[in-house]
Amino acid sequence: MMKFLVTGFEPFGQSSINPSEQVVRHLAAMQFEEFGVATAVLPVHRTRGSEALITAVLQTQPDAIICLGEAGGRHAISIERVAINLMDYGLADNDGQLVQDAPIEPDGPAAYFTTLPVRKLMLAVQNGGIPAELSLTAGAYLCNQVTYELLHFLAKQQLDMPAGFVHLPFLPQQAAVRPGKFPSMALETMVTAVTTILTTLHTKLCGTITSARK
Ligand code: PCA
Repeated sequence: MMKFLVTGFEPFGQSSINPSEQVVRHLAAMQFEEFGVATAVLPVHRTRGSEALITAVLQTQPDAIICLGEAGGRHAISIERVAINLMDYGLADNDGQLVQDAPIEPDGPAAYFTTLPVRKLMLAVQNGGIPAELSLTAGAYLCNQVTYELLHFLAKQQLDMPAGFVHLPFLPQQAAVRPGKFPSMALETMVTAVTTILTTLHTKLCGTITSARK
C-alpha cells in the first residue's frame, strides 16, 4: 500500500496554535482505505526543523511527501512551486535565532522546484469547492528552508519521491484575535483539502506505477 508522509509545524510567533499541526494530528487519527499516512510535527528551529523532517523521511520511507505550514494572511490553500537557497527570517525561530541574508546550503543550487503535480492538485482542491492557489514563494523562513533541505537531500540521494509544500491560512480563532486583518479557513475545510491532495496524488502515482509496469 502506498504511504505518504505529511508534516506540520509547531506553533511559532504570536500563536499558540498552528493550523498545520492541527491538520496533521487530524490526519494521524484518520483511516484511509487506499493509502497509509505517516505524520510528523517539526520544530520551528533553524537546524532541528529540517533534521526532524529528514529523520521522518528515513524512518517512514514514504512514496511521497507533503509538508504543511502556516502562512497567516493567505486566503487559500497555497501550493508552493519553489524553494530558494536563502534564510532571511522576518521573525526569530522558536529558539530566538534570527538569520538574515544567508544561504541554506552555501554550495547548493539557487532554488529547487517542488516535484508535486502542483496544478493538478490545485484544480482538485478547487473542484472540491475550496479556494486554492499556486504560490511562487514559500518565504525565506522555516517553511522554505525545510522544503529546500528536503529537495536538496532527495536530489543528492537520487530519490525520486514527489515532495512539496502547502501553506495554510490562519484558523478562525487566530484571525479572531487579529480583528479585521486576516482571512481564515476552518480546520475541517483544511483537512478536506489536504485529504483531496493525498487522494489526487495517490491516483496519479498509482496510474504512473501501473503504466510503468505494463
Ligand atoms: N510557517 C512558517 C514556519 C512554520 C510555519 O508553520 C513559515 O511559513 O515559514
